Amino acid sequence: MSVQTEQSVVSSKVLVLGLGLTGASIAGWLARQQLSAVFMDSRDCPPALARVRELLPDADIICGEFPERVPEGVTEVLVSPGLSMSLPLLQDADDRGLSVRSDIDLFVAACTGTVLGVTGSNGKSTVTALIECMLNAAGVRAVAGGNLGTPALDLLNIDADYFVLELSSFQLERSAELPLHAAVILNMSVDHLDHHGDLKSYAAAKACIYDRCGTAVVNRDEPSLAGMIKPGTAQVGFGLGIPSPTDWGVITRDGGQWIARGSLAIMPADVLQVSGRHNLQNVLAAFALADTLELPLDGLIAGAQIFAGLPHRMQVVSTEDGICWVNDSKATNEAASLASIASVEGRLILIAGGDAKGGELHELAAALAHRDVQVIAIGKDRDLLVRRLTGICDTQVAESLSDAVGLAARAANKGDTVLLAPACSSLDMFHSYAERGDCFAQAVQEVCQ
Ligand code: UMA
Ligand code: ADP
Repeated sequence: MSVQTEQSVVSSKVLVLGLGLTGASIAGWLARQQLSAVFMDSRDCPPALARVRELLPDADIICGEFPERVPEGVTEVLVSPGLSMSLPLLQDADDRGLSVRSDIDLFVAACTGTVLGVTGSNGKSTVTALIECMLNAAGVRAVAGGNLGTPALDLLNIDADYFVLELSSFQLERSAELPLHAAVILNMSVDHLDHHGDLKSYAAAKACIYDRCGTAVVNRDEPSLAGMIKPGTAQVGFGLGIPSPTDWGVITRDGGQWIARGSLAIMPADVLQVSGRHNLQNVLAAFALADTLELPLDGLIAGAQIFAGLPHRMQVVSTEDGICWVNDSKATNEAASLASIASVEGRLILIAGGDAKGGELHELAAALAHRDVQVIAIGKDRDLLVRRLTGICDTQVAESLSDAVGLAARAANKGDTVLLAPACSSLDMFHSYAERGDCFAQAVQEVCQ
């Protein structure tokens, strides 16, 4: 790996940490402005190494264990989301009073369009993609990205007037106050404790999204979230109950549930293609956020109706022999798994486990206590899961996801649902939740043949 000389390091002022998707997007942004930087990644061969070399052939790139001190001459550090803010290198930057910023800070400084921000423990990607769909259906040029996949800075290459950003707690914790047109914290539950240390720090990171937003969209079903909004900020609420005059909620019309703004019935809930209570909350949040742009409601309604959901979220992969096999691999934490379990009726065979990221899985056990359920535990924290479920339900252990699917096929009868909703991250066994979902779908096809 090319370790640059001290001389070449001191010639650059900006230090970029991380050569992943974010690092590559920062390299692209620098290249477009004919700027350069020093790049560092603690991995020997980071994923975007070749891409950054291609974009910035003259940049210094240093791979391998980070030094404890920022190289002399550096005045600004741009840090990727996956890195811990407690790295000695970042502590040193802090001690020296250097500017430490994120790609999101660069994005909002450069973006001339209107930006909406979405965070929360669960539902971020669904709501972000749904808003993009609603805005495009309303006839405006909108793009979505951020934690969703396309790094924020890459969105600047797209001709659009509206930008919908999914923002993770990692991105928010290292960003300054973001001038968002409107922002939402969808919900708050335990996640990423291995990164943030405790729920308080995790919640504090999420709360930053409201700091400088024009309108704060707030989940009325989680009253503690309203306490995160600075006094004087305009608010719009959403929730599953009957809404106040300016909020979004659910009312009954002609014997059915309707999405409503105040007393105005907007659309029947049963025409949505996404299912479950949690997705109804997601649609309400998307309406509340999109409506701050004051676009024609007809277009937003059309977008909500055509949105079919994202892959790996409650995706039915087979209904062979009357058994419904559902891929909810994106249920990477306990609350997500609880939401998908709650949206399944009848006998359930649940495949769960992986890396619990420091979570204890007590709530999962409580939610299964009164269900007709059999659990198949996989991954690094399968023993934790088995301990939690002892005395609650029948639990088996599988060595691999395809073994788990085999066990589920033997246990399932007509009318049952087999649900992959792991309540854990996939990274102990797979490269991503998507790879885990694909592996599940493939194994299901094999047992159903
Ligand atoms: N890493 C190192 N050494 C380094 C740099 C990174 O070991 O020097 C490791 C990190 O610890 C992490 C991995 O490499 O395990 C990726 O980190 P990164 O910061 O390079 O990530 P990017 O490839 O830039 O992708 C990031 C987001 N990833 C994370 O926050 C971990 C992506 O979200 C996001 O789509 C992308 O930026 C574009 O904005 C993914 C994610 O898992 C989907 N997000 C978490 C989540 O949704 O729960 C927060
Ligand atoms: P995120 O981007 O926050 O991870 P996604 O939209 O990708 O959220 O959904 C991930 C999983 O979270 C889904 O598969 C589902 O199990 C669960 N989920 C989605 N929306 C909600 C919600 N509003 N409340 C609780 N759980 C949800």
